[in-house]
Amino acid sequence: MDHPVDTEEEANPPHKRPNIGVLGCGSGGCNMANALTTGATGLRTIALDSNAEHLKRLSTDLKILLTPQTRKEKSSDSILDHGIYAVWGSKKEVLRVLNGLDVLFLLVGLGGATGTGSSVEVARMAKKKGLPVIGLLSLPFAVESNSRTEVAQLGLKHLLEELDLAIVLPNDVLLELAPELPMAQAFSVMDELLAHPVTCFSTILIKNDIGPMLDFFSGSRLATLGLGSSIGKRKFEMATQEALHLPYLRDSPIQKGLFFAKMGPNEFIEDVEIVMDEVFKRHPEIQMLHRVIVEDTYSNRVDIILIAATNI
Ligand SMILES: Nc1nc2c(ncn2[C@@H]2O[C@H](COP(=O)(O)OP(=O)(O)OP(=O)(O)O)[C@@H](O)[C@H]2O)c(=O)[nH]1
Ligand SMILES: [Mg+2]
Repeated sequence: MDHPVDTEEEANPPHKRPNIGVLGCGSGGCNMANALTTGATGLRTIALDSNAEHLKRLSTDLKILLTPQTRKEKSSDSILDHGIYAVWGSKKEVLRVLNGLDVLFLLVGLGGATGTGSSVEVARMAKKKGLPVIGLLSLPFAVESNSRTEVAQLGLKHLLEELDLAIVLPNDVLLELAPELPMAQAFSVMDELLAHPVTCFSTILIKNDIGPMLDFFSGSRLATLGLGSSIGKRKFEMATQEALHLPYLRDSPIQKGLFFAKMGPNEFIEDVEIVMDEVFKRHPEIQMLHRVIVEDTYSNRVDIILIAATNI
């Protein structure tokens, strides 16, 4: 029998509210974290950068100024050394932050010297502590320099060794979504896109453990993000079709899909099956997991936030 959506609270026993950290590395990553300071509640936002002027402009809960270190020895991946060594110079502060967390979201505009290397080092430190870490990572525009792309690819390779889930979006998505906007405003659009998974996971985490969601992605930790929103009679179908326009991993087999369905309290939970049917049509082999988020302010609107992952 159809019934309106239940709140997660009714379905699950009480659960300790986790300390969720949103840590941005480098100037782009810090801007992403800053975008989450204003909207989401219950998140601890942290900015990590070597640019003091940039840090001053942010409203994150905590700011850590990295002091770049010079070292005689170079690692085999020396293009990341700048950011890695910079974290070493602030290791105590970074560890103090990580010690207080239950889950970490790591945000970075891959391709920059500071953000890429420092995110790799922070991810390593977090994993050593057994902290679950989800990365929200942008890739440089195709027209940016080859060296940025090289740094980004190397950073991604190392991050995939540490992260439980790496959600990747190429900046080129902005050429379609915000072609008329100046760069700074276009980046704000990117910051907003990458904020969606953080707020969705966090809403669920307040009442549930992250373990099952991350276990689901084991073996398929490289993911991308699809977003869709619709109103009206066919909203579940339309929002899912929009979310299935994945900006990355277009040519990769998608093995796992986690979607969050944000909907008003008067929707019918059975309609989530429409989302699954639509996803199966495009990706017949996919394994799927979903979570419903009830938005009291939504009437007749559905948002689908799809995290689609491939094997690595
Ligand atoms: N989403 C988003 N991406 C950004 C933003 N600013 C820069 N980026 C992208 O992030 C990548 C790295 O740039 P930065 O974050 O400025 O570089 P950095 O890590 O501070 O490294 P440095 O070169 O040492 O300053 C670039 O490829 C940019 O395209 C931003 O505000 N938001
Ligand atoms: Mg910078």
